[in-house]
Formats: sequence, C-alpha cells, structure tokens
Amino acid sequence: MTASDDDLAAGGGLLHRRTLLRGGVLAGGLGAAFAARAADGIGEGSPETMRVPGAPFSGYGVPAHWRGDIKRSIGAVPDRPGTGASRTPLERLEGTITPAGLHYERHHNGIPDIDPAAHTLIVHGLVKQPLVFSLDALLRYPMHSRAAFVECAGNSGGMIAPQPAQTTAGGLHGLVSCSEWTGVPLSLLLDEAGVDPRATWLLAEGGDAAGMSRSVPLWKCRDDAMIALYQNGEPIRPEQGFPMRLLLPGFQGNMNVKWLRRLKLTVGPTFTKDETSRYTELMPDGKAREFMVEMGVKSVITRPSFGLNMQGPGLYEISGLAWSGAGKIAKVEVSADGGKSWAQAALNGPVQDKALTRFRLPWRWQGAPSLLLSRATDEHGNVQPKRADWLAQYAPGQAYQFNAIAAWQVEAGGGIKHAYA
Ligand SMILES: Nc1nc2c(c(=O)[nH]1)N[C@H]1C(S)=C(S)[C@@H](COP(=O)(O)O)O[C@H]1N2
Ligand SMILES: [Mo]
Repeated sequence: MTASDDDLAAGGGLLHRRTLLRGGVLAGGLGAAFAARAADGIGEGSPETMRVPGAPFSGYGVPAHWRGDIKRSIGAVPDRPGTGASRTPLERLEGTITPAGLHYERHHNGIPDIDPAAHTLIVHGLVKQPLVFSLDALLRYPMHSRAAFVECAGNSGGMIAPQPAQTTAGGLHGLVSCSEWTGVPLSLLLDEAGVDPRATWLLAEGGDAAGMSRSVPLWKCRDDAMIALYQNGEPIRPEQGFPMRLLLPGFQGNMNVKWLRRLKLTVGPTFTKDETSRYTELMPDGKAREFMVEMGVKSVITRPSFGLNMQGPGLYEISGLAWSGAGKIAKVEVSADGGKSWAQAALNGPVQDKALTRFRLPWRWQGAPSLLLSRATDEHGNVQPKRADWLAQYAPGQAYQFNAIAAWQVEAGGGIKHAYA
C-alpha cells in the first residue's frame, strides 16, 4: 500500500506530487460487522437512518449540525461589538470557495442595515454626466462572474511577534476568504458617466457608520474592478456589503469598500482618514510607504496544522492555500525539513487569477519531528519571502501585508505547534 522510496521527492518523507497512493491510507481488515454493513437492501442490520424517514425540506439549508463547531473566531473591540474582525476557520475547510457564512468580516463601525429599495450609487466628480444608480437599474446591466479572494492588509500580522502565537491556521491567517462574485464591471459605469481626462483616481465611500473611504487608481477601476451584487450565487451578504460592494481583485481588503454609495472621480488620491491613519508602512529610513495597494504572493498549509494532530505515522496529504494579488499562482513548494529540501506540490486546477488556489502533496510521516513550510511563486515570478527578510524591509513593528513563509512544527507525539522558520 505504501509508496516506494522511488516516490520520495524531498527530505522528511515528502512524496512526489503524482504519487498514486495505491490501496489507500487505511487498508484495514474486514471485521465481523462487515457482513451486516455490506448486506444488500434494507433489513435488520441496516443503520437506523435507513429504517426511519428522514427530516423534511427547509427553505434555506444550514450546515450539518455534527459540524456546528466550524465557526468564525470573533475579535471585537470591547464595548463596540461591531468593530473588529472575525476570521475564517481555514483549517476546517477544503477547496477554494469560502462559504458566505464563514467569509471573514472586518467592520470599522458595525454592519449597516441598508434598504436596497432606498439605496443608490452615485458617480460624480470629474465626469461629463453625474449618474445615480438604483439597485434595480444596476441589475439591468451586463454582469460578470469571477472568483476572487479578499484579504485584509492586517492578515497574518501576528507573525511579527517575537514568539510564534500558538493558534490555528484560521486564527493566524483567516483574514482571507474567496468567493465567486457577480456584478457590473465598473468600466461600464465609468464609460457611461464619461470620465474627464484629468481624472486619474476615484474616491469610493461606504454607507456605514465608519464612512469608510479609499482612493483607488483609475487604471484598476478600468481593469477588473466590479460593483459586486452577488456572492457565491446569492445576493451579497450584509457582512460583505449588501446591497453592493466595490470589488478590486488582489487589492488590500480595505479598498474593497462595502455598502458602496459614492464614487467621485478626482485628479489624484484624496488622502482620506482611512488611508492616512492606516495602511501605510514605515520604512527603515523613517519614510512612510503609502498606497501599497496590491497584496503579495502567499501560501499557508491548512492541513496538517495547529489543532489538527497527527493520527500516528503513515500516509497523509498536505493541503493548503496559495494566492497572489498580482495574478495566478505558478507553483507551491513544500518542505518537511524546515527548508533544507523542497518538493513541488500539485496545484488543484483550474488555477484562477487573484483567487485562492488549493495545493496538495502526499507525505509519508515516519513519526519524527518535522518542520512543515510552504513557499508560493506567482506567474510574475514573485516568491514568498522568509520571515526575517520580510521584517528587514520595514521599520520595527510594521505588520501590514505580511506574506512571509509560515511553518508548523509537527512533534514526535503528533502534536502540532506554530513555529517560525
Ligand atoms: N464601508 C466599509 N467598507 C469596508 C470596511 C468597513 O469597515 N466599511 N472594512 C474594510 C476592510 S478593512 C476589509 S479587510 C474588508 C473586509 O471585507 P469582508 O468583511 O467582506 O471580509 O472590507 C473593507 N471595506
Ligand atoms: Mo482590513
């Protein structure tokens, strides 16, 4: 059943990504209960669920109650329950699309309850013709669907701490989620309004109590920006910006303004409170880098990871997520020996532009301590940096857009700790 030594791709038992695990992971013997379980038809020995009728239909389904513990972890500001963030439990999910109810949330002043019939989107400023769109009007425009991740600029920022925090993959990196978004390409609305040639940026404003506002370069608005109205096929959730949000694939989460109400074409950036008090990075020479709009190339092993202990030596699949704000993932390498040797993981296609990509690699764990790492490269040749190299780019304490290589220490007993490589 086990792969042969010919299948070894790197140290620590990493197998070639195309290794066929013939016979499976657990080829156990057939016990006495097997005959009853394998009997044809419904009879005395059939499970209870085959002998009584099942539950009725429901208007809107919910996840299996057996898995009711798969939840976002909430970190809100004390006394301000709508301010803070909740994180996607990455280590409990598979595939690449985040269920809407588990999409991470980041609200600066709670979730507004917006009446879609009363809401409008205004396009004004340096345009030939200012326009006001109702939701019904927007719903008549040609739409487009695409997968895209949204990632908070503060995601994984905890990894700047001197000691690795002992928490889950979601707890560390769960401010990223991926959905299939459907909406109206922003370029259509800009063409209709007629952009004045002097305009090179626009100001996007949300209709929440934070009045979250960000300046967006016009090239992005004309490239792949969208007024998103649907998320995974259903109307966008209140937490994600109902009735509409600005979707800027690959850009910092905060620029994807939720509850979008206004777009103002401007000569340059507006320097709003949200982009001067936050989202700039202090450099070692004391200067600040601003408008670092694009998220870096990154990957995280979600299984095995903290909280999901090993079940004894044997075959496992290492599974994780990779993404880049610049485009598609080109490759992900995995190491089981702390970076001494690397094997290339399989990318579970289709690999999509600025969307989460699942990577997989078979691993024969022999019960020895192993330091698991993953390193992603995108189609433009951007490579995930080492933690020390990432930290050296900026002044001490900077944490936005942290995309360094993350590590899990698998201990001899099968426990898993967060570690730095
Ligand atoms: N109007 C408005 N838009 C907003 C925010 C907000 O508080 N208000 N938070 C921003 C931040 S910081 C992030 S990371 C993303 C989070 O999007 P999500 O809650 O759909 O995951 O929305 C951004 N858009
Ligand atoms: Mo954010």
